[in-house]
Amino acid sequence: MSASGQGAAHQMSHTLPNLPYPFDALEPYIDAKTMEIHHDKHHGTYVNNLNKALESHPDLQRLTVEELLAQINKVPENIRTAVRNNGGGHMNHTMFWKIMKKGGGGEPSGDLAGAIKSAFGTFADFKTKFNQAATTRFGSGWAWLLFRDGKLVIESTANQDNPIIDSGRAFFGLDVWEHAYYLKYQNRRPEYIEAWWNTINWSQVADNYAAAKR
Ligand code: MN3
Repeated sequence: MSASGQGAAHQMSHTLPNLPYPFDALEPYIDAKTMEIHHDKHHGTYVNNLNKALESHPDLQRLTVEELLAQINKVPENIRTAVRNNGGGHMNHTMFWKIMKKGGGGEPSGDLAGAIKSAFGTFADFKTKFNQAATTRFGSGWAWLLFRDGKLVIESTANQDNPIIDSGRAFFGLDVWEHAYYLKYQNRRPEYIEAWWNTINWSQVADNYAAAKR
């Protein structure tokens, strides 16, 4: 695939974004040690492995991770799986850190609240349905709130797949890999999911929603 004419910024390598708050900011819901390992090691490794995969393909280095994943089937076969897994890991976590904050939680307001209401009923109904997607995702993966064909839907994906791979536009997501919760919650994924809602940065999610809707 050619990078020419796509308007992508010149980019030699992908970089690990800083966590927008200290490791302990999400305590007691998500512990500091988990945040440190999750951000520095897990996300860091996705970024490094993505860059490694692209080393031999300079033309692809100019593309954003979103552009790479949206056309994953055009990425050369010998690096396709590496780009899918590590590019997905990079994109997913970059969003994940931002939709959480110290003192988060509560409910969305404005346009986003209205859209959730008309798609799912009450906020509680939405939460129940989202939790179900997150709880029942077998093995490692993510639960998402996204636009698909112009409609607001809840989905889950395996591994690090982002819905962008099949034209979904996700703007809110929950990491249910064990590395996201095992130190504090061990096998109790539903407890982690319930606690996670207390970290949500709804104004960031509203911004993501507005951008995804465009
Ligand atoms: Mn993770």
